[in-house]
Amino acid sequence: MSTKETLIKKFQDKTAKIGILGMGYVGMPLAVAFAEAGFNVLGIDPDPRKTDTFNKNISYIQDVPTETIARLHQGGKLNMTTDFAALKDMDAVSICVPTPLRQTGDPDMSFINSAADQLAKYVHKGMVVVLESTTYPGTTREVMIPKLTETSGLKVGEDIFICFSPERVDPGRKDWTTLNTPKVIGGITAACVEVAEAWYGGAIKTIVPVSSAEAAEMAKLLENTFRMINIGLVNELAIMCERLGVDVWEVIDAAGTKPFGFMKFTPGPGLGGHCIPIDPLYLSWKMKEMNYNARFIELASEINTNMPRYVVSRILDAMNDRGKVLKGSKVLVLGVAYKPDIDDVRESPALDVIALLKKKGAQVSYHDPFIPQIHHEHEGWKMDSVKDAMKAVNESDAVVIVTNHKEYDYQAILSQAKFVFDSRNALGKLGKESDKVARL
Ligand code: SAJ
Repeated sequence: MSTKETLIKKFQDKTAKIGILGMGYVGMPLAVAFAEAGFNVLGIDPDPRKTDTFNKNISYIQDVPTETIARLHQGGKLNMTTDFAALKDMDAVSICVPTPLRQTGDPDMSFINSAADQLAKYVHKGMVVVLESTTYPGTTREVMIPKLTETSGLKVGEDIFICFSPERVDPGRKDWTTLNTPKVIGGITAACVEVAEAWYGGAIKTIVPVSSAEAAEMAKLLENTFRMINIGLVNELAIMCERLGVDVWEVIDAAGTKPFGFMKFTPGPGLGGHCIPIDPLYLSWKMKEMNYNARFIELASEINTNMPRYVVSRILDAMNDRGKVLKGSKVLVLGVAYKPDIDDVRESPALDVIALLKKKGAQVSYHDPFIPQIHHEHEGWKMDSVKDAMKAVNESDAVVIVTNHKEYDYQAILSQAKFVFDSRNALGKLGKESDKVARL
């Protein structure tokens, strides 16, 4: 049997040893999916806090219950280590490491580079490697291949098999999970896809093979660039509607009644998260390297980045219209997570809104049930969430709703606040009809 056939057989009879490099919100659910499917899985992560927590049979990932970890770990199906040398025994390795931006706004490839450099020490004939980290088109071919073949001399598509498969994990989502979300896989050769399909198909319901690694890399970037640009569109629509004296929320709701050819997005104080504001800039960066200017991405990014400043200018005007001065006022920001009902504050526009309000001389406090403390890296300040939201609402001159967590009692907020700026239409009709409320 050829190397390819031998490897495929290992996936078919579940004897393949699976390594997941990077055990975060993508790697851990993937490791669990393969372990639940009957594979022996080893999670490899340099962070000893993760491995220590795991080895105490405790889950540190929101979507993975502790009892799942305990069952799979005690059942010997899932283990974790910080030792990269364990890679030498793996038949299959999935790389799920972060791809953030550097301060300069360029891609930070350090995590992918170090993962590939570590793997290059242990890669062997009869191994398949799948990169899952969102990255610019060409990374698999231009970064992974040289690192994994130059010293090893292994031939891609014969000795080793290399693919890209974008992660589609949406933390907190219950309807679409790692098991039932279709999985796109693109390889360096057809044999690479065949092997990866035999592997991933052993655990994930729907595999979507595409003709190249670049097609798979690009599909992911389209998914998230689509969102970023459409959010930018509705944010600009909010600015235009304000100029026109038209209620943007009413306009969007009305457009949303179109049963085809439209997808509803809503404006807000900016674009947060570790995916949507970042992934498209990997694409525009790559295109710049090829002397092409990705104008849609640049423009949407500019609009989204400016929304915190726009929101604060609207707060200034709205308070002025009500004879109030922002400078010296007590302003309470409600909700700082980057989106409702989660505990993640990465890239959250709330931090920029707070920084700008402080610059205008307001006495700013915040409440967020999920975020006990925030830290503005560039300006170096820290703030703790107030404990009692309603007490703070009562004591404030202005309340700014930045992230509309489900658990807030918006009726009570409206009745007890002196003034509310609602950047998420959290108050809905109540807010529209109340003269102590201004909305984006
Ligand atoms: N946002 C708006 N208006 C919208 C939608 C989002 O202002 O209409 C803002 C949010 O407040 C947030 C940012 O954009 O600050 C990003 O929100 P998001 O809903 O896109 O959530 P993310 O960043 O968690 O995106 C993830 C992505 N999942 C993956 O990359 C695997 C994205 O592809 C999903 O579509 C999204 O979750 C989702 O649908 O929840």
